[in-house]
Amino acid sequence: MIATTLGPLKLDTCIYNASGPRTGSTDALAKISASSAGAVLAKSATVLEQNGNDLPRTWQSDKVASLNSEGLPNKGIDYYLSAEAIASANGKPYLVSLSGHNLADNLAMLTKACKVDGIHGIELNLACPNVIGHPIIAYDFDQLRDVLTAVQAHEGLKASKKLFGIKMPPYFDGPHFEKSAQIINDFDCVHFVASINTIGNALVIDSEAEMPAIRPKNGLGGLSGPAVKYTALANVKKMRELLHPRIAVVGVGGIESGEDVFNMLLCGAQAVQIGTCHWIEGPKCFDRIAVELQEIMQRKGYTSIEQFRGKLQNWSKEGAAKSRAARKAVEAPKAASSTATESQNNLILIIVSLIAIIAGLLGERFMLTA
Ligand code: RRO
Repeated sequence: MIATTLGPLKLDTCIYNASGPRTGSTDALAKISASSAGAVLAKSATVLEQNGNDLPRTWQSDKVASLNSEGLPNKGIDYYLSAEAIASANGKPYLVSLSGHNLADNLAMLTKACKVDGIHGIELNLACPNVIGHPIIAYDFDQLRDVLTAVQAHEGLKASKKLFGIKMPPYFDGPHFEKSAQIINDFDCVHFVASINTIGNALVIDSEAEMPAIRPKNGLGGLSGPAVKYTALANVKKMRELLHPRIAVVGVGGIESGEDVFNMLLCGAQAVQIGTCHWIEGPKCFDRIAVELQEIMQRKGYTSIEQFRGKLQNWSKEGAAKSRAARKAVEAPKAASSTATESQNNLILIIVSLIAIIAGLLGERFMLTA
């Protein structure tokens, strides 16, 4: 019911993990594969293992947002290409994420990844906001074109026919959506675009201590979680409108419920990734969210995601009226049950008062007789 495809890959569910939290070790990857996740995506890798930025480098607020300046802690590309890492995906599509310090590093990692059979897909991260001294690649359109030109010319990728996609930062302005999509459309090597990475360079302040909540980059880090959901939806919608139909859009950013996935799919996502919610709740979030999505689909009479994917309607008076009527239908029984409870309470109050009056009268009479 919620299966999807991503290029040649078949995913049993359209929901899987984002690269980032709980993806750095084979243990963590095995836990994802044991859940309802439709694929397994590893932590962004560099050529060599590295520890990342100084601690504390993450902050979380319940249900609102999270901030990180991890600085790419990872075990190095060879670890994520190892037989042990592949085995941890337990037969599910296994993707690696590349985030080298420069183009040469990315191409070297690409060469390695293309040679390994158990790697089903490669996501090139063009949007990490946290590497000190390195601006976000995909905000520099010349660099974006240069990187994709080099990837397109990569013989290993061509020969391997592996699924290849790019992880994008959020854009906030019409011309930026258009420019980046226009560049990406020029490159056949791109099979999917994952939008969005965290919103770069946000700041959380600890008011008690009058200082930033995290240490690296003077407190600046990538913002994620529910607060970025609406920016993510807009990016998925715009990318779907502007990219060539052969390029799939993978929605990521703030998803924490089946309804959030449903909305991403309406905007045209082929699949979705979950980062912050996975970080907070653990891999059982994939099971919960898959069930919630199926419940919504059942209620609406959908039996596959293709029936509504990309079919977000324009705003209309008829739509608003339908939505009001649906809300009323949900609220009416609630209101009726609260009126019933109120009447019941009033009745109890009357009975208790009557008992008190009768007891008082009886008491008076008893005292008089005595
Ligand atoms: O490791 C990180 O600091 C990190 C990465 Br690579 C990324 O792509 N996005 C993010 O918010 N953090």
